[in-house]
Amino acid sequence: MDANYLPFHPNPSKPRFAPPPGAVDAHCHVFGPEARFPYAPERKYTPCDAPKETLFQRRDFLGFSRNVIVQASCHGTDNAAIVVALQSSDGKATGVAVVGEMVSDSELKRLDAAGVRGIRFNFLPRLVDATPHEVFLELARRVKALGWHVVVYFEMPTLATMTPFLEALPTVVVLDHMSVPEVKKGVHDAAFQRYLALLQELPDLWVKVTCPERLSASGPPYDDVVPFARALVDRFPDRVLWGTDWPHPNMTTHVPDDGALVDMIPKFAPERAQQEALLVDNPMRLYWPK
Ligand code: 0GY
Repeated sequence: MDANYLPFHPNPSKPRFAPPPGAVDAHCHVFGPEARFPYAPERKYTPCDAPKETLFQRRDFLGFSRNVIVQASCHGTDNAAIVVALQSSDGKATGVAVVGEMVSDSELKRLDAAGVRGIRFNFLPRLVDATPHEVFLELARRVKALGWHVVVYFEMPTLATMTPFLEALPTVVVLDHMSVPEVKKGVHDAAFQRYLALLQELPDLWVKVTCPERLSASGPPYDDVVPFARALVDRFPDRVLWGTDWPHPNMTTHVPDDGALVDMIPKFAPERAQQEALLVDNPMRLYWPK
């Protein structure tokens, strides 16, 4: 099957913003190469191959030191591509896997040894078929024993049904892409305000201020997304993460320039102390704990 979304930028700009030493790109992917790591039969899209070598080149070019590689739905529950990427990263990458309810304890231990630090629960119908909350809760209980956390990807209109589930999770919980707020409605929209209140209420809830290219209604330079990220970074400086989302699966409108995405960081986190927390201290605490 041919890839059905735009390829990643072949030649991103060099960012003007210099990330602090030790900066972590805490949300990115590897795809394939398909010849070695076939895509899952149940996938809802077929990506362009985005191999680990290109990811690691981008990391260095953009001024980052480490990656957190997140399993995407197109690879299903076969984590082989990220495991091999982690194993060939010289300790500069950790990962977030996707596992099924039948996963064995020995498989979880194998993933742990490879550098996996969490599992991802995806709730987007355009990406995956639904999994019952109880199945995810049981998986969360099992990975808690390994010291892992869970990453949850859902969209803001489902916040009300997601809230009891988030409250029941026994681990640290990281929310992908600010849980996809309806950017056109602005930060004062009731749903986003309830989201901020939930983060206030649950101290183990973290959030990735990622994907302006995906969330923006206005397109590049994505300034309509800035108030959402600012609200989160200002209120929860110790529980925010940033990532490129390279290679930007499912982008259909335009190809994001990764250098321009890095240059948004000072708009999201204007103070140097906020940048240190967002890019170094927070991801290191979660993904490379001492
Ligand atoms: C992302 C977002 C997307 C894709 C996936 O699991 C996935 O396939 O996460 C998306 O299409 O929003 O995290 O990069």
